Amino acid sequence: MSRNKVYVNRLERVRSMMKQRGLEGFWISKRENQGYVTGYPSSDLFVLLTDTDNYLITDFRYIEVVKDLCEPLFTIVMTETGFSLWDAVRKVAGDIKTVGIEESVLTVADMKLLQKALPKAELVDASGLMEEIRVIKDEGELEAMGKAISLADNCFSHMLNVLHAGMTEKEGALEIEMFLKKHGAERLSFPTICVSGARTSLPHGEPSDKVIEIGDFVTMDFGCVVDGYCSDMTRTVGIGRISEEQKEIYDLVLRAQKNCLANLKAGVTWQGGDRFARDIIEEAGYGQYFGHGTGHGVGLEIHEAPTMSPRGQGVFQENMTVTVEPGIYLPKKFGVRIEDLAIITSSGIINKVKSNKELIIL
Ligand SMILES: [Mn+2]
Repeated sequence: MSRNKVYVNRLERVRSMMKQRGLEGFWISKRENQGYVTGYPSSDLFVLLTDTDNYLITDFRYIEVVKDLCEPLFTIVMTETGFSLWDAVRKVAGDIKTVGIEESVLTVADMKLLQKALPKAELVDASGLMEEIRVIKDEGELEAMGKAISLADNCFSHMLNVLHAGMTEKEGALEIEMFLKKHGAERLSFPTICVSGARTSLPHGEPSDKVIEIGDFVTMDFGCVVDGYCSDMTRTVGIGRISEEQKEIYDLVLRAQKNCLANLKAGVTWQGGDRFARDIIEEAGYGQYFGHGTGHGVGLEIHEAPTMSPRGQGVFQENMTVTVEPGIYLPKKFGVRIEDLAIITSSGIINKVKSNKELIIL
């Protein structure tokens, strides 16, 4: 599909959702949502859709690139000294009646200014409208994610060669980040987690100056962005030797993780997906040590729908993405998490993470 066709289709879908909700206009302020329709996410870009037009408002710094990328699909409006963003909004849509906004991200200050610029408009919360469309990935999106995931896979192989007792968690995290950026990552999906020993019981622990020692588990949770799309994976490895208890917990988490991957498919509820992993951990008596959801969607954002947890409200459909990342965290002792990233199909899943997940002792 041509680049232009992709964005024409996306805008059509957004407009039909706007119609369903009775919106004459839509002020898109979440950066990922702007990027989804324009192909150019930037913090200084503003998107206003009306019944008939797509407006992209920005300033001198971005004019050249957005003209090349987004014309003629978007009408580009440039703000200048003495002609502010809000002047531009008033000029193109001053009479508009009902405008969707994203309350989850729009600041109160900007909401007041928008209301002033559009005095006749009723501002209606349309948070989640775009996310509902984005939850199903198209071919191009899955391809970009595939690249980000395979880069992370290569990074894990690299880490198996460099990780050793004597280096600090921070040094481990830096190795991960250097590798990802050297080999094509635009940026990291999120701050890298590299924790060791008793600190592996912190599900989102920050890398510290702690030295990695013989007998430690090391948990690495990392991801990168390629072509705008995120990857996310986690592996836990042992250093030198590990105890029977460590091995037992590792095997339990792995069994839960594999059971979830084996049973997920279109038609399963998000809560049901969580159960495939949680039941196994609960039956073994460790339910209280698995205090987070089994997985989440990944795309332009690192955490997006579906929410595969006891709180998730929805049903898996083809071409949704979801991480599968059960964990057990024993306070002051150790923790284990294993995370892959799957694409939902009608008959099962495609696991895009190829790295070995049988227990590795370095
Ligand atoms: Mn994750």
